[in-house]
Amino acid sequence: MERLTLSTLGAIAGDAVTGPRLDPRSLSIGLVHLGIGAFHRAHQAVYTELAAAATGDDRWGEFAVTGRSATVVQQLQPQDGLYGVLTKSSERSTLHVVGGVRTIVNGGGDTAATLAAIADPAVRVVTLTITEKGYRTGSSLGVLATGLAARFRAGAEPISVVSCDNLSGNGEQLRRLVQEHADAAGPADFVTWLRQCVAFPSTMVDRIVPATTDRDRAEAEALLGLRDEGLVVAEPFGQWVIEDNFAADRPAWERAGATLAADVAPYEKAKLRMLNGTHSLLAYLGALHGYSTIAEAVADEQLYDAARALQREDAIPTLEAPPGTDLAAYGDQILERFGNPHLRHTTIQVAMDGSQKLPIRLLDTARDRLRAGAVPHHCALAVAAWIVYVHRGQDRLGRELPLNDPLAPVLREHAAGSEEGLVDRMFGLREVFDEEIAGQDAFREAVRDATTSLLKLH
Ligand code: CS2
Repeated sequence: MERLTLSTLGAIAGDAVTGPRLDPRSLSIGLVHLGIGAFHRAHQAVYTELAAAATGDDRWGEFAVTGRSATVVQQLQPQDGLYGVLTKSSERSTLHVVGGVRTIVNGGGDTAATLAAIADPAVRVVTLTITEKGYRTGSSLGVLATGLAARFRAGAEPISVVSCDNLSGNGEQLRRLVQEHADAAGPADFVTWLRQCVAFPSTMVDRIVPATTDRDRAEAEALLGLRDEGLVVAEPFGQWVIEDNFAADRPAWERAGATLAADVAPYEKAKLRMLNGTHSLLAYLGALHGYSTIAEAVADEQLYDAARALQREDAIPTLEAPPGTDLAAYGDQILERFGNPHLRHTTIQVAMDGSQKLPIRLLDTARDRLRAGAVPHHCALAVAAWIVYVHRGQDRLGRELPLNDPLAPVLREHAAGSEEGLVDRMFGLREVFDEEIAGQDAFREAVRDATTSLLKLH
């Protein structure tokens, strides 16, 4: 089967397939993205292309940098940067070919081209999806800071750096980390320029993007009549809320449905705690129950009730509703989205990187509830499910549950041994449970009770 490329693009047809809204050959590079994974390809890259098409603005072609693996380079480079987004709903699947990614380089290789791209005055935006752990390990941040220093030396044109990761206050966190790099490296006038001429808007990003399977690729091939190795899969829903704080020109993302807001915090907090927090609860409880997908887990009445209770009894009391949002209805919509059986979003995919995700999406909720004098029993159940997932390493049918986590060795070490002291050993992990949370006896007791119940069940 022929590959999707600029020369075969003209062959695509069918009412379920749409091609790039602008001729990819007409685009000049105006944006650098660090961390081109599936989520970025199904989310920001789609908004950027639609925004460019809505305004006929051909200045926003993307220079994309992969993570450490060269896989995405091998998927996209032979396809002239083209890839499909296969959107799956109960009605049908549709496929849109995105043409905005014009250059792809391997983030694990030579950084010279990336530094030159960030320094290029024609580039006015850098976006990032480097995952929660990327803010702790720092390799992408080093490249970003070095690229900004190169930009400063090359004429110091202003630029906006936009974090698109699932973190609260992601823009401010990114600014602080880049500033630390700059303070350490200097020189002083670069540090001043960074403060005055580089904006770090915060954002909230939302779209469920399960890992692409061979079955997805086969479905896309049938629709396209071409082989697409760069295919990504997504739900119909998407949301992007961006702090209206830019240092230079940018794509008209609001023309593609993004929301520009003065304050993104209410949106970020609601999404992290009501979507991502319940996602983790369903991932760990569902995996232990033997459910392969989130859709199967949320179809289980007990698990559905646990997720809804986490939203309503633990999360919502800690939230300020974003403008025009009914949080209870927002929560029900999230659970309905989780139930989309066509996505086949796996419990073990969501279960990845728990040590990096739990503090942000569950323990921050627990902290707020404990400070308010309440015991967050549903957060405790989610934490207990994670502990049992790590401890047991298998579901109730004896099938292995993979531990894909940057802290896997130390997690295994703390989770090994008797069930007796299991929760206390895990609470000793300061990378996950900080002093305040670890010192909350009522929460620890709730986690211990939930862990004991789960261990009896599985
Ligand atoms: C998920 C997120 O894998 C996970 O941790 O909770 O990737 C989730 O699908 C997205 O944040 C949805 O916007």
